[in-house]
Amino acid sequence: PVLVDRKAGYVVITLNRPDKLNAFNDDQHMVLYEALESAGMNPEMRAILLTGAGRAFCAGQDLGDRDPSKLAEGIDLGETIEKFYNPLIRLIRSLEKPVVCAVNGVAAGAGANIALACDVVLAAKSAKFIQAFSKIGLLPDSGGTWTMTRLLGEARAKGLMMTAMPLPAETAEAWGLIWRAVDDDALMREATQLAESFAAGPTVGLALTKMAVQAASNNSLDEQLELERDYQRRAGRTPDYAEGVSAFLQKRAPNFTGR
Ligand code: LHQ
Repeated sequence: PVLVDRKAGYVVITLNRPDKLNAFNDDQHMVLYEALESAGMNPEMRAILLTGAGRAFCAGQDLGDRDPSKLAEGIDLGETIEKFYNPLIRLIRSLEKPVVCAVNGVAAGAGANIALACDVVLAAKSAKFIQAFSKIGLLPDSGGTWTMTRLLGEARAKGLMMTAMPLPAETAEAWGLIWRAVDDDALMREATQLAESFAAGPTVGLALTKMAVQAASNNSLDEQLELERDYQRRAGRTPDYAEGVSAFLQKRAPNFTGR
């Protein structure tokens, strides 16, 4: 259900149940989590690129994976979330390397919010983000109520969530929900270039950047200034900082090693 393609310095992880629009069953959850975790632990993998096979990025939970006769008597969705979706979102946010998401087509339900949990999100112009949950009587999960509210504000977050209106990639970019919407045929080229440049980047500095930005919304300015001081102290002790400064002074391209 997931393809893992190790390149030089980064790994491409592709959701691969295209006939189900890459909707999540338990198997896809387990394999994706393992692929991300192992990329996270492998120091040679300095970036991760997540995308989907076929015409969709991901349609969220596989709604055909449940026994319909049991729905009314109450399946515990909280259990599914605790077991699969919450750990996945926490993992993406805690990986100490950039996670690029190439949204190749529709991203619906949890599929949208998994994409939005990634660090740099590119989307094909034909792709749409759909907070589909309200159509089936649920609320957005996978961090969506947190992420969307922070990125968009309550007005747009509630509007998108309560109407389930599909948001085209270009509007998502204009609203600040994603990094960039790009022409369909340029998506994988641009996403690959980004992953390659992160893979050749100062990995510790990039990881500290990610963690600092994520901490910002829960910190006061004073707390964040202290965090920046502490993280900068760590960044300043890395070989990549020494290399970056040397390269600048010698007017050459840096050769970062990720340490
Ligand atoms: C699917 C799905 C799908 C199965 C398309 N499942 N087959 C967390 C905790 C626990 C439980 C509940 O959920 C969650 C989080 C969630 O993610 S809830 C939200 C779940 N997702 C949705 O509600 C989205 C459902 N899908 C759609 O609204 C549409 O399929 C979209 C807008 C994604 C795409 O529309 P179209 O381009 O028109 O494609 P389609 O609807 O014709 O779908 C193509 C096939 O994929 C079709 O199968 P078929 O056998 O008829 O070709 C769909 O049944 C199947 N599919 N999404 N989530």
